[in-house]
Amino acid sequence: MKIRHLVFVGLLLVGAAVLLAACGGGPAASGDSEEVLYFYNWSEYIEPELFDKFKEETGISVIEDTFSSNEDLLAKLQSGAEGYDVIVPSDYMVDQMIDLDMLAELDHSKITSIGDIDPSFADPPFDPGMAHCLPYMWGTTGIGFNWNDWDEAPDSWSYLFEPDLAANFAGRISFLDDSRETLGAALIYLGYDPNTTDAAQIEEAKNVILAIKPYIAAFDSDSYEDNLLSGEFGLVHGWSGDIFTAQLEDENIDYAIPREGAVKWVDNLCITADAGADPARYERALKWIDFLNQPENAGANTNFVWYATPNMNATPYIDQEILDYEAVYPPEEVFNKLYWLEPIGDALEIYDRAWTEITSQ
Ligand code: N2P
Repeated sequence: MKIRHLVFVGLLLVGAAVLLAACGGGPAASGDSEEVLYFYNWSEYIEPELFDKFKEETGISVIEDTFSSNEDLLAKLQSGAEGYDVIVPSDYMVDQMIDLDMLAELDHSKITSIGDIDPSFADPPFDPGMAHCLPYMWGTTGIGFNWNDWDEAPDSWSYLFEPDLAANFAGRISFLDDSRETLGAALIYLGYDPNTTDAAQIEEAKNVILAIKPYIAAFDSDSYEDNLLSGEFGLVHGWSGDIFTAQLEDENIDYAIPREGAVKWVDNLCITADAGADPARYERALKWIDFLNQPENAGANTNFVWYATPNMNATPYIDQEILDYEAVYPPEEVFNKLYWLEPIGDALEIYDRAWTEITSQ
């Protein structure tokens, strides 16, 4: 390439970087011409060494940015943030994003590891035939606690939602900063479906949360496990793996799935429509997804985050301790009491209003 062309390409890249930075809340541009992929993920949801390994294998640098809930992810993308290549929405949000034309289709011929996905995850109702996304990790949402406070595990939502019981942890309770998850837990406590679209039931769930609001220290999805470890929080509503990783640091920390039922979820690697429209970005995104799903990498990831992988051939790479842990791989009778969150259409507005009231009071 002639020098003049090089300068021109350089200018184009600088221009692209400026555009990306100016587009209101997208990822920060790397500012040079190396190959970069922008990954928008949940916090603490990847073995960090995989970034270096991917760079060594492909020359592509991954820049990670994190979100706290599916609704945050959606709002960020809808506010015009461009530049994210691979995102990690949960089940019901994949469905919603497909309807909104926000996801590219997945070229299965480029995912060499596609056959490693366990058949029970390979045809999800929210994305038949994995047409758009590859399942990444799955887990449950329950209660994190410290055995110093209990003789028996607090395996009921009553400990969080019954005001007399919640008072024992006044100022030390946290809930996920997530409207569907937290209202969903209150709905299950009330004996309702967490996917209800009945305004009266959602109102009741809201009132349950408002009644214990004085005892709530925070709505937090990102650092609650650290606060459970430090003792600042005593009882937390949280995601299984986050609490198991805290348990590695303090064996008194534990996780319970409430007997009334709880939420189960599967998060997915999806390519944004935006990246799908650009052949170079699309190629990089496919490489990243295929890399994360290589059995060895999927296993290393599970060993780090303590969430179960849908990759059936990763088992030889997963620590035996995790494979034997029933809370990571719940037995069938527990699994059957768990709910998937589903898209709820316009009823989301009712949840949003209730959530705004809960978090703003
Ligand atoms: C990990 C977050 C788990 C994602 N910190 C729950 N969908």
